[in-house]
Amino acid sequence: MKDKLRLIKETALAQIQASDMPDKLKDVRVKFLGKKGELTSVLKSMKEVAPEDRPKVGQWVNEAREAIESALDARKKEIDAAVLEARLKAEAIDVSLPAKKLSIGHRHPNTIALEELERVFVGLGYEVIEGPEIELDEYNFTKLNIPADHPAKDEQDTFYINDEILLRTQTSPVQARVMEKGKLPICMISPGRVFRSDEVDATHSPSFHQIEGLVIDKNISFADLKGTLEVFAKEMFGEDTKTKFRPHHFPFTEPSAEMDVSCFKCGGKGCRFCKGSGWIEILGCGMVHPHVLEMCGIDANEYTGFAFGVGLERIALLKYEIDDMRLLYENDIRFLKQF
Ligand code: 2NM
Repeated sequence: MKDKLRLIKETALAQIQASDMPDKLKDVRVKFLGKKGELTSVLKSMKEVAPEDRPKVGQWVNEAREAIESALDARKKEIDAAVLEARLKAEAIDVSLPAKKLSIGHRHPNTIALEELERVFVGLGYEVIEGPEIELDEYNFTKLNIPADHPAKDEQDTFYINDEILLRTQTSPVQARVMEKGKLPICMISPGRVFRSDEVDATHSPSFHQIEGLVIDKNISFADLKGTLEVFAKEMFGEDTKTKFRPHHFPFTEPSAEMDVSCFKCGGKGCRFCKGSGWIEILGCGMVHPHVLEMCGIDANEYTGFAFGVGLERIALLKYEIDDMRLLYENDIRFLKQF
C-alpha cells in the first residue's frame, strides 16, 4: 500500500511539474484528488485494509494528498506568473511609436462662403431666418406672384410631392412666411437648400443653396438696394469692386435687375475668368412687387421693400476659382482642404 501511494504521489508530482497551463493543472488535480481520482479510490478501498492498519494508511493518504496539494498550489503560482508575464510582453505599449493622427476635417467651401456672406449682412443688422425645405405651392409660387401658368411651375423644373406640396425652388417662401406674420420692419436673409429638376453638369445640380435677402420698411427705395448690394460686393470681393445693375425680370420684383461685379481677377480689363467682359454676374434683385406685399398682408401704399437672391455655390465657385460644381458635392477631403 505504501508503495502504491508513493507511486501515485510521484506520478502526480511529475505531471504537475509537466503542466504549463492552468487548464492542464486543473486536469491533474481532478485526476488525482477528484471524486473519481486515484487517491480517492485508495480511500474507498480502505475496507480491504486490516482495521489495525487503517490509521496508518489514512495518514499516508493524507500525507500524499498534502504533498500533491502543495505542489499544485506552488505550480499554479508559477504558471499564473508566467501567463501574466507573457501577457504583459504581448500587450506592451511602444511609447516611442508615433501617435495616430486625429483627422479633424475641414469646412466646406459652401460653408465658408455662407459664413462670409452672413458676416456681412449680420454686420448690417440683418436677421438670419431659415424655413422648411418642403413647401406649399402657395408659399413657393402663388404668394410670390408666380401664377398657375408660369413656366417656373412646370414639372420639368420643380419636384412636386403632390398638387399642393413641393420641394422649394427658392428660399423666398421663408420670406413670404415672415411677411405674413406682420411684424414690420423686416430686415432678413434666408439661406438654405433649394431644389430644381436640373440635369447635373459643371454649373447645375438638382439641389443647391440660395441666400435671399429682404428689407421692408417705409420709404425703402432702389437706392437702398443699390447701396446695400454695393457694400456687400466690396466686402465679399474686395474694396475696389465695382457694381453694375442690368434690367431683368423676376415675377416677385418690379423693377428687377441683375447685379454684376467687376472681375476681381483682372480688375475689369477682361480675362479668361470673366470671359473677356470684365464683369461677373452675381445675383438677382429688385423692389418687392406690390402684389407680393399685398398677398402677404402688407399695405403696399405704406410699405416698400427690396429683395435679392444669391446662389451660394456660384459664389463659392467664383471665390475659390473652382471650375466644376460637381467637385463641391464629392466630399473629397483632399479637395475640400484647399480652401
Ligand atoms: C431673387 C431675385 C429677386 C426675392 C424676392 C423675395 C420676396 F420674398 F420678397 F418676394 N425674396 N427674394 C428675389 C428677388 C429673389 O433671386 C434671384
